[in-house]
Amino acid sequence: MAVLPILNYPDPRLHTVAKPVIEVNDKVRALVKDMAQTMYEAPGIGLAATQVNVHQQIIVIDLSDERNQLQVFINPELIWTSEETKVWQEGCLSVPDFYDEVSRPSEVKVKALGLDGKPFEIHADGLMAVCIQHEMDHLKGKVFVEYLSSLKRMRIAGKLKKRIKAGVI
Ligand code: GNR
Ligand code: NI
Repeated sequence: MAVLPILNYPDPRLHTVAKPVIEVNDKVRALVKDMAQTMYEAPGIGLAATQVNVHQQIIVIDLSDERNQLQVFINPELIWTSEETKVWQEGCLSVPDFYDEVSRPSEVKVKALGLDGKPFEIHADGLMAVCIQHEMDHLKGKVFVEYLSSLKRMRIAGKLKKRIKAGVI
């Protein structure tokens, strides 16, 4: 097991579009373990493979306080989204210390493969719906700051670049 380095915005590799997993094999399962460890160590409630520079459609999420309810989504697809939207304050491990409001469908239905390679569907609302959509955006090469105004986005990119230069990240 290993804690993997997380790419920081505005790293251009965060805009890579992830490819579907062809086979859920031991290599994929080993990567999921490392992604889970990376998410727990950060700590975060979710992580997309894109953030650890692996461009395959793999997401891990754990919303539990005890950090013992890992959920894995391989090749996730949104099969339904509600008309109703909700605004949440979002953050991202790839955009450390910046939080802002994003509006998204408040409920979604997702189809994905589990670690056993078998398809499953879930209906999500609340923070789970937010997190799944945030992580699926990563797999499409999209970071939440792209929903913000260009002024806010540029300010965030500028501050993060300065911090990287100063060796703070
Ligand atoms: O840890 C995380 N918290 C969070 C809070 C509100 C909305 C989305 C998230 S996801 C984030 C972890 C992360 O960056 N996943 O890509
Ligand atoms: Ni994120």
